Amino acid sequence: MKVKEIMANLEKKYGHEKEYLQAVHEVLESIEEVYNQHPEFEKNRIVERLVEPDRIFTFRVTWQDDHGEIHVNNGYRVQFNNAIGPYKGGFRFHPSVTLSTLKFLGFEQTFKNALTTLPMGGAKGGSDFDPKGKSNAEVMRFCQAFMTELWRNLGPDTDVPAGDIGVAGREIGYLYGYYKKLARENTGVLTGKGLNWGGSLIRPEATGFGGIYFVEHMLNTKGADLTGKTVAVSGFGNVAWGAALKATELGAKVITISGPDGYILDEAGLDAEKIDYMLELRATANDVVKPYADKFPGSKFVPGKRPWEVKVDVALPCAIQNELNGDDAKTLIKNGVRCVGEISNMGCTPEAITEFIKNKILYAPGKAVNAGGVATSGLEMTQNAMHLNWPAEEVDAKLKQIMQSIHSACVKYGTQRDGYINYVNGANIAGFMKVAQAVLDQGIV
Ligand code: 2IT
Repeated sequence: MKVKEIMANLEKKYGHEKEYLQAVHEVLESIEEVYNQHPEFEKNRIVERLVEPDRIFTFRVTWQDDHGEIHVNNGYRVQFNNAIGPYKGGFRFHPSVTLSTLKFLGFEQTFKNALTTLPMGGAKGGSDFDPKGKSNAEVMRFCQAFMTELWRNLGPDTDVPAGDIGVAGREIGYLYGYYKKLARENTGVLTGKGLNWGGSLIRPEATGFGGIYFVEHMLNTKGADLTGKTVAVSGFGNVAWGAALKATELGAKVITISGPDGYILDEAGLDAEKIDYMLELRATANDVVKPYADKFPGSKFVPGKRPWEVKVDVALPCAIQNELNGDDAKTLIKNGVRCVGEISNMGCTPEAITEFIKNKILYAPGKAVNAGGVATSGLEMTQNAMHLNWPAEEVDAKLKQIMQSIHSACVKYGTQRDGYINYVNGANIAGFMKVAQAVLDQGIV
């Protein structure tokens, strides 16, 4: 396999799909050497088969707002690969969503899910629908129209969606209610469900919790931990919330959160009350963090900027892809950052990753650090299949064990001769090898 040739071919076909090409390039660069030690992979065109999704559904979603106006959005489901289990991955509702976004996310999800140790394939879906400023009734009508198109392609052993940006408990409720009505079954076909109708304890906070467990393992490799560390978190949604909660619980001081409008600097650090307020802010659907500074004197709102200019020990991108660029990385390094855990999917640009690795900073990519979310979705699927609920302690213990095993896989496959742990290579090689072997074992399909 020659990365250049494969990329040139993909660029010819999908030149405008920048995020997809970025995600593929990162993985291929990591695996090239190991892959080429396996002639059976090359002979069976494994990489050519793994970079193309199994299939893509695209559809029109028509819905009516509260004033009777009719709106049209695009809906998608990218079923990327089911070599190791049913398709699994979230829906993203955000105006920036394109097919490129969902192909990149589905590709990443395939290897992330392989890393979790659970039997789940990779998928992603969503829409360019913007939930910002919409009423509950509007969101419900949109979700129902979306599910009307997609439900036949889903199923508990076929494809199990969940949340992502813009999709959380409320949306999963509307989507699940309509799936059930159309399919006439109650088989837990989405994850992230409400706790009294099939959801798993710990799922809402699992992405953030898992991310912090992973970051603790990273720091432990240097004989350090989170106690007393200052932390910059970006975003203020599903992921940032769990990360802030767990980091604070473990003795770190989280001093930033951010939104599309700018970031909050709170030198005193977040506490339980402030984290609860962050959730309230989220629920207003205005997508702004500024009101936090009005509510908590001593904190400051910095408009139009991202939190990476603040001096911290640990940086945690928790918002969206490419939210931390090469210049941000340089600033963080200059300010003495020790550890960067990407909890968003592909949160760092390739230039930022190069900076971190060149400077031997502890840096790990989203497909390892944020895998606790989908792993807990996998645990929700198991509980649904067994028709029972596990207590929070049991789910949390399993989540911890999974994050430890992902960290060990990264160390095993990513440790360089000089002792530096290249988590990008580690995660990509460990995830890719598992899926590649599964594809090989199952013949030409
Ligand atoms: O990016 C992700 O892993 C998620 N949004 C969670 C997917 C899931 O199926 O729980």
